[in-house]
Amino acid sequence: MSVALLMGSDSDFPRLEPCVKTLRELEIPCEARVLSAHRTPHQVVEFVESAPKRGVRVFICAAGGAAHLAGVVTAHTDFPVLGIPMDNPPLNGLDALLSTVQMPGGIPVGTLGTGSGGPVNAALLAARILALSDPALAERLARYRSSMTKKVLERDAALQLKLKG
Ligand code: RP5
Repeated sequence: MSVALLMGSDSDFPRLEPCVKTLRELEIPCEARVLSAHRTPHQVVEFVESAPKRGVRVFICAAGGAAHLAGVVTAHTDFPVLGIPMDNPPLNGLDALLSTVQMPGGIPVGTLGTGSGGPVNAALLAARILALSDPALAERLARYRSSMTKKVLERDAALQLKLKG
């Protein structure tokens, strides 16, 4: 089972690298593609319709501005679709957030936050969906969380030392 990460432009990719990195850390196969709801509408539909044959079970769609990619993908699949609103100027993501989150009833997009948390959380949410039927992945997710907890506790200990000194 794999994840497809679609982005509206290659200009989105630098901010999406943490998404790819997190999926790789969790050993989840991922196809990453530049496909735009506006600039390549036919190719988006072709991709979404052919993806299940290749094992794709969750779509992550990142787009900025008038961000219609996640909605269009959801309109063509019954698999879960997660939307990442990109924080582009001049509106810094509010435009993409509203375009992605305000879907009409019947066409659900699980929308992540705009900003740096969105790409990582999209990967983790996709992992949680796949882990429902993959106990080995559920184990890796549990280890991921433990290691995050350990890091925060280490940072807290370092802060306490600094404050004493
Ligand atoms: C959106 O338009 C893309 O997702 C990107 O965030 C934004 C700008 O794209 P470029 O003009 O940089 O290609 O569709």
